[in-house]
Amino acid sequence: MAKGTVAYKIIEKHLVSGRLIPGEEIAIKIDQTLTQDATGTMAYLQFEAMGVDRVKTELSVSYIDHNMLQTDYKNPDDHKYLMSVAKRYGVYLSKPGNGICHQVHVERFAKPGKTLLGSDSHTPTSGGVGMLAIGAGGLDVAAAMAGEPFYLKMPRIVGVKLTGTLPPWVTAKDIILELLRRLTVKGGVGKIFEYFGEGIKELSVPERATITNMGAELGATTSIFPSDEITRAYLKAQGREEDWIELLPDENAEYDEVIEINLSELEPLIACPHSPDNVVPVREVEGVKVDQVVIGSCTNSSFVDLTRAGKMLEGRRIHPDVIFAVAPGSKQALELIAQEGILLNFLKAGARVLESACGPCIGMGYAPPSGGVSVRSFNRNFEGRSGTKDAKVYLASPEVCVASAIAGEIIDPRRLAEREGIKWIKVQMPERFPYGDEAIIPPLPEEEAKKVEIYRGPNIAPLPEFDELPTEIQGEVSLIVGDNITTDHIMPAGANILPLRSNIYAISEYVYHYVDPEFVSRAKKIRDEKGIANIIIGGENYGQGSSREHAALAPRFLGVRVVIAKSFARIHHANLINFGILPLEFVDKRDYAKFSLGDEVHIPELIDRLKGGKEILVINKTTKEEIACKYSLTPKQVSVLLSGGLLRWIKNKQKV
Ligand code: MIC
Ligand code: SF4
Repeated sequence: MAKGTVAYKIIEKHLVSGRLIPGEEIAIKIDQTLTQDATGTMAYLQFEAMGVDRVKTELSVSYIDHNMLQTDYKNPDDHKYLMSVAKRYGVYLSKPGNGICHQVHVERFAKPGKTLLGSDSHTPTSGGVGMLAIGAGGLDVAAAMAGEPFYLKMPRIVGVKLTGTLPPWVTAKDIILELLRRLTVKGGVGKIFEYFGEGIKELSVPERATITNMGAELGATTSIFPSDEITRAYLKAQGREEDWIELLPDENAEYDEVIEINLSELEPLIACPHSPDNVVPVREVEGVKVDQVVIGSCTNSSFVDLTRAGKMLEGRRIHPDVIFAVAPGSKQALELIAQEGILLNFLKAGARVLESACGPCIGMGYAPPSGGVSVRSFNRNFEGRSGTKDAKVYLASPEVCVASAIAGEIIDPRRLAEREGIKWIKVQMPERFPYGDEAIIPPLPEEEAKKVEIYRGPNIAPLPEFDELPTEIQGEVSLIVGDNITTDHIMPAGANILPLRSNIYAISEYVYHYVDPEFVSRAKKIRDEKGIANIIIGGENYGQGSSREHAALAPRFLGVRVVIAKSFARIHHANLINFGILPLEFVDKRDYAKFSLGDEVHIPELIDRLKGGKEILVINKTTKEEIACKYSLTPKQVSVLLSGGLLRWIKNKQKV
């Protein structure tokens, strides 16, 4: 039952309903929320539709860090909308350039023992200070801002016991890559990873945050470290010692499962294209020629990462064939490396310095050349995500990145260090960070806030209205996809598409754009000419990756009412339900093969069966076969689906 673990204690304290038994539905109170611009515009449009006067959380922050290109009015319109909404509703606003949401949140807002719900899948980064931080769709976050609890299935709490000590040149990134190697991108579904053991005593807060950040790639609900003296020293250096509480697991805490990693046995690792779990020791891919190297993202761009990377570059040059960039995770981290003279090392080495934002991670402004190799300190390397479809992206620690940038090819940093006489350093935490809050705008007092007018430029489109779930569904199979489909496949990012996040009519034109460019016209035909539902057939782990609800909202807009898959990723599963799309699973996974594109489908007695908790029969009218499907829906999710989505569900509730 995992009593006495850190995660259990926080959940118990925030429990609104349900029993703490793995798999059962629970609801927890949310203390803080976080949004970023790419998901935030939609989240706030939905929040506005809920008709609440001011956010009801202890603290909510709106970050602008994703869509930073300002080549026309679209992103600036979004930014201005977000700034006015923050003012109107009592939300902190972190301006563009202030840093990546997760990095800044750890530095300035995250609190041990509290809960955080963020409209971004890497929200668990704040678990590095002992906070229960969960990623969700924007609509769930909007609901939390309106005072609703967050519903989830009680996860299993897995203890990750770290023993031994990290050898030189082996880092926090290698710990999480090792877990990904062992457990794969779906190994964490329905689980919380809680780190404990002697090994954690060596890890600073930013290093812990690297690990909890990339727990998202395991598909985990969240990851968490205890809050100990290391956390206290960090918060003190951030001028926030009063936010600290001690939060340790009890002596006799029992995890649902324990995984052990002996740090002394680890070596530098690297995730090869095109999945974060495609992990091998760096020495196995040594010699691969490199075109581009980037240090940054919410995973590895803290002061600690930048300092180590910068020290390695001292007195050295980037290889002539390599373009190297660094994107500090926050203005604070940038200020600090400027203060300490480390920034100069990057400049003297011939680096390109990018602004503190997501940038290259989602193909915004720094893509690899055609067929190129890019080595990055990031967390995701899905095909095409970098902006270049045939690029090969490798993920590793900043140390591996810098070593490869110097050598011009992938190289184990230990080998380069030996060759070039580079020393491994332990980074000292500063006693006081430059807080760097100049670009954070605190909320206005309530009376003043009420007078604020919300700015809506032409890029802000109104929300579409969706209807209730019909009693039965007539439909057509309009797409069949394989295993591990990511939200990047469903709703791609990139410089042309991201600016459309606040305009569902425009962005819907890009659904499954790179997988099947015909999908959108086919779906519209089924929706408009035939007047029936679109049905998608998927494989295992459907919808892994980001929290972007546009991957559910846009398909819903195109008329998708049902996705039948072998299994689903957690956040996407919840997003489908939030927008009234029914996620069904095959009882017998082999039935996946019983569908072809264009098959006509009938799902009778839908509502009765959902209400009665009975299996759902999907009739393939073309082949005349009946396929049994199950679903994993909590009572609340059934009721949300019946209402046609969460927004209608909340509005119905408000009417009562
Ligand atoms: C990502 O890393 O894919 C993103 C962009 O941060 C997303 C959110 C989004 O799609 O806007 C995430 O991981 O949730
Ligand atoms: Fe930004 Fe990339 Fe982190 Fe997503 S994973 S929040 S895009 S840096």
